[in-house]
Amino acid sequence: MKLVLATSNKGKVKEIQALCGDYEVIPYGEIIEEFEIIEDADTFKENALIKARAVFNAINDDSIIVLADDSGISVDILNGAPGIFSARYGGTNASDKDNLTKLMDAIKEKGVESSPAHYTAAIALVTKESEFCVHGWMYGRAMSHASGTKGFGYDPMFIPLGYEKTLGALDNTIKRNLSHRSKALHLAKIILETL
Ligand code: ITT
Repeated sequence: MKLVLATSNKGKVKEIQALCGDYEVIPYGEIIEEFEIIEDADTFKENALIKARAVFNAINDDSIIVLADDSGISVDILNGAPGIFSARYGGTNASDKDNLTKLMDAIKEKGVESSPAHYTAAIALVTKESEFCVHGWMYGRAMSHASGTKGFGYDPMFIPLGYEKTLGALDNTIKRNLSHRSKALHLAKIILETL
């Protein structure tokens, strides 16, 4: 089954391909030129559906299934920020490093070294006949300092529950087994089997 990924985030592509070995997973940028998708909803779910629908309509092939991932990190001491604004936390064209630095600084400014936090992933599936959206979460702590280079985004500052190192420092297989994305994809695969 051909699954088109509605993302231009290479970290997500790598993780989704590793978790969906049974499918031919193709980033949409390999089919059409990537374009800007305005994610202006106020939930992960609606933003994931916006991305999946935009790519489905742009490719204009009724036989494909499009999968989109909208995700982010929510930090308790920051009242859940950056949440759905995770990609733009450090500014409109912020890099992963800008976002990471800004979030660590925000935690430091609260006078703590870490805070309970969680990642959320909403995975949307869009086909000619149907639309679905499922979620997954990963709980742990957001740190005021970074360590390690594995993963992407905020991984160097996130320690999953039950571990002592950040996702940046832990083996990739650990994230693959417990991440928000892997939990949501587990549910998405159940839906895919019914299509
Ligand atoms: P697409 O919209 O093209 O998929 P994006 O990076 O803009 O790419 P989002 O709008 O979903 O994706 O923003 C997600 C933000 O949360 C982004 O800054 C990521 O780096 C971060 N993020 C999401 N999942 C993550 C993970 O597993 N590890 C680290 N950071 C993550």
